[in-house]
Amino acid sequence: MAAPYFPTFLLLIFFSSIALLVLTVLPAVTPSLPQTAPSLSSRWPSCGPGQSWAVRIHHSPPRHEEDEGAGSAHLDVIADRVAKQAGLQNRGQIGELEGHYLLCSLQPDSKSLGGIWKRSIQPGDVLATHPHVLWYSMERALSRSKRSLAFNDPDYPKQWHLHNKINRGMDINVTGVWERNITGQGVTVVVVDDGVEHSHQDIHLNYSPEGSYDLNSNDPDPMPHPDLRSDNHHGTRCAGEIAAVPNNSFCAVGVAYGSKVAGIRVLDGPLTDSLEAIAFNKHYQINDIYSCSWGPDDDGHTVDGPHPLGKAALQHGVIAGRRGFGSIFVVASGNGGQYDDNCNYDGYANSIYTITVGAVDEEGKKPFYAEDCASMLAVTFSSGGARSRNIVTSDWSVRSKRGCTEGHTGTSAAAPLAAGMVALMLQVRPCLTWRDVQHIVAFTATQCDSLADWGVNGAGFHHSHQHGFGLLNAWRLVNAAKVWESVPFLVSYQSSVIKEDVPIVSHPNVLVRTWNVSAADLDPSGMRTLEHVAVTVTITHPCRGNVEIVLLCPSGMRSLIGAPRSIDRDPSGYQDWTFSTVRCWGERAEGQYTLKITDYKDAQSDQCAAVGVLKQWKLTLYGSSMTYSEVKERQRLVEEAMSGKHLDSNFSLPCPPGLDIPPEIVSPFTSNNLKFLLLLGCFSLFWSLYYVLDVTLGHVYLRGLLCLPRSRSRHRTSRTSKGRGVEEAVPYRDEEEQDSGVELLAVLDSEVKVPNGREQLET
Ligand SMILES: *[C@@H]1O[C@H](CO)[C@@H](O)[C@H](O)[C@H]1NC(C)=O
Ligand SMILES: *[C@@H]1O[C@H](CO)[C@@H](O)[C@H](O)[C@H]1NC(C)=O
Ligand SMILES: *[C@@H]1O[C@H](CO)[C@@H](O)[C@H](O)[C@H]1NC(C)=O
Ligand SMILES: *[C@@H]1O[C@H](CO)[C@@H](O)[C@H](O)[C@H]1NC(C)=O
Ligand SMILES: *[C@@H]1O[C@H](CO)[C@@H](O)[C@H](O)[C@H]1NC(C)=O
Ligand SMILES: [Ca+2]
Ligand SMILES: [Ca+2]
Ligand SMILES: [Ca+2]
Ligand SMILES: [Ca+2]
Repeated sequence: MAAPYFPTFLLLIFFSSIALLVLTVLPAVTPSLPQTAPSLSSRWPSCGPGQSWAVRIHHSPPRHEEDEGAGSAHLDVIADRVAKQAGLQNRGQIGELEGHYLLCSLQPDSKSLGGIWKRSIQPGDVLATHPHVLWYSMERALSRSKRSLAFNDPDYPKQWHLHNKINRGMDINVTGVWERNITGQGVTVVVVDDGVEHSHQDIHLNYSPEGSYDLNSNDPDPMPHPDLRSDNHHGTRCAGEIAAVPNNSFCAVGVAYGSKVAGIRVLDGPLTDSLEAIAFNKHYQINDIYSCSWGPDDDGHTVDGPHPLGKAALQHGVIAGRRGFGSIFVVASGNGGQYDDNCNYDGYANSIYTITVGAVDEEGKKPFYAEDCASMLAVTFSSGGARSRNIVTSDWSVRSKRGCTEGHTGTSAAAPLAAGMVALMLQVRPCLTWRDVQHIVAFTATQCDSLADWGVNGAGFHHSHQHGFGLLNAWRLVNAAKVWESVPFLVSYQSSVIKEDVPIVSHPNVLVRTWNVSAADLDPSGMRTLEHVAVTVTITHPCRGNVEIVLLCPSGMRSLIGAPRSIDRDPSGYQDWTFSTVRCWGERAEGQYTLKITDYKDAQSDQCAAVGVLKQWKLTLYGSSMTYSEVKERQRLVEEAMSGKHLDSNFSLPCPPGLDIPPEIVSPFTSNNLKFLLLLGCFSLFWSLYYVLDVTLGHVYLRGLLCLPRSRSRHRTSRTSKGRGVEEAVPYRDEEEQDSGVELLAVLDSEVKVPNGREQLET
């Protein structure tokens, strides 16, 4: 019985060992050959293009009685026979393609074949007529341009965030976008930071003086100041990540290297609310995207955000910036992870006007410094632990002679990458509104890191408190942008202020409060589906870090909007603090919202023993008239666009013209400018009068188009300085990085003051 099967068995062993050999050899070869496309035949020098044949073999007649394994072994036998008959050598199955074999000429030249066939017989002729050959083709050298463009910048190969050869897929997937000549042309990104070294070799060509300003010295030149105490390299590093000039044999390449980059110098000195407000709207018809890699102190016990002017400026920016399409504000989520900090206590991250960007390391995992929150929109790459690579970018040449660094870290390094990706989106579709950009992020970000608390919401979006909707992917963002029709205008719904005055019970008991939003409630605004959901609470508590606040949307989607923070022993509670979540994005707005509050009492602490009280709360929904089925339809359209077919064709959706918003005054004065100046003068007069009245009435309300002249008038009335930490993270210290580490730790312990959150959003 065994005897007839013996040769088959041997053959099986023989071919599976060949297959094994091929399988083990191939992966080892691929990563080490970044220069040329590896091919099977490269292992055998005699079997190059022109000397190899790819064939597809089939059984004939079909042999049902054999099982699968025996079937493929049988194919191997046939392939061997076919090869022999054609005077070729069977080199085995091609990769994982069953029935496909590579047959090689034994001679250096395929035209002069030896073997058992006469010289006049070509392998092609044999293969063409062979009953077992379904298809064959002589292999030719394929013309393939390298996926990573051939840049001569010496540090480009180290920019793993652009092309990760070690952890496949752990990069922003931008090279295919660049290959289609999408590099951010026509878009300006401004780095709001400690200055930008615009004379830098990698920045100079892409620098936009028109979008720049120095608010610390009040002049148009944002050049960082040499300063022994503070290290002003931060803005230059961020600018390089966005728009470092490619192929200039120097340092690195920016994500949107065809875009312009401007600088607003504002962090090198005491930052005030009014300065911040000016920065957020500076040259806002020139600057499309504001990249802000800084925020309130990440010490785990700060609750702070933009103050009234800063808030008004953010709102004004999305209404009037970019000719009414809205300035895009990208903010870093913060580096307080090791202090249990959470970006829901950071008003810049919480703001609906900002794109809140967190970081993952080069393996797509959450780094030690990253903060969680429900308002996180997405993540992109940055540094990780001591063994992970950092971000390679331009550097301030006053401090680093080389003008190039391998040590940019933290969510500071992530936000500019996101800003660069948005620049790519705006090139293909300049009329995307600030909300369109947020939608597209939600629709296209991809899941990473299986350890994160991923949940799928009622509209099918996956989100985690660690990584938002997931990894930003330039390819997906740009393809979606290309086919994206602007979403309907923003509408909102506010519950009344719900007075409670109820004690907050201790864990495991939970204080539960609900609010029903009916169809009739939503009728006036026409809201159908959700974007951001915000809850404003006033809570008194002896140790506010012990309180946990959870919001459930009607779908049941759970957002941890108020995470406990072990370090936060602040006795002042929360005064009208607004927490926001993006986790209910795209869901139906109608239904019951549930607030769950509990107190993780610290038994040891006398201070924390007293009972906290929920004084009042308010629910605010933001969304649009887009119906649930329209959301689903868009999801389908977006996925359909991912093939890249629309980037390759001349396809383009029409773009409405922007609003004619007068630009800021620039010299030289034209008659139009003078007219505008006159107008502005009148307005200023009117508003200063109004302002005086306003202040005397005790209501500082800034809104609409006119907040800019007003915040200007307050420019010099400098108030208390606010500490603003740059979002760098330094897991270990080498010589070069020591200073940024100090910078991180030396951030002023600023006023821990809860701003009276006047969330007056007339939308
Ligand atoms: C970069 O410059 C080199 C010449 O230095 C040129 O051969 C190459 O094509 C350029 N690459 C790109 C992507 O422009
Ligand atoms: C990355 O981009 C390429 C095009 O360059 C695309 O084919 C591929 O699907 C993209 N990968 C992901 C995960 O989006
Ligand atoms: C790339 O696009 C820019 C402007 O969008 C154009 O000037 C340039 O010629 C394009 N380059 C190629 C190679 O198509
Ligand atoms: C609110 O909605 C829930 C479920 O939809 C319902 O059970 C409850 O009675 C409603 N409450 C009020 C006050 O309408
Ligand atoms: C795109 O448009 C250009 C000229 O506007 C034309 O030459 C080219 O053939 C078009 N390409 C496609 C794919 O339609
Ligand atoms: Ca200056
Ligand atoms: Ca360069
Ligand atoms: Ca923080
Ligand atoms: Ca935000």
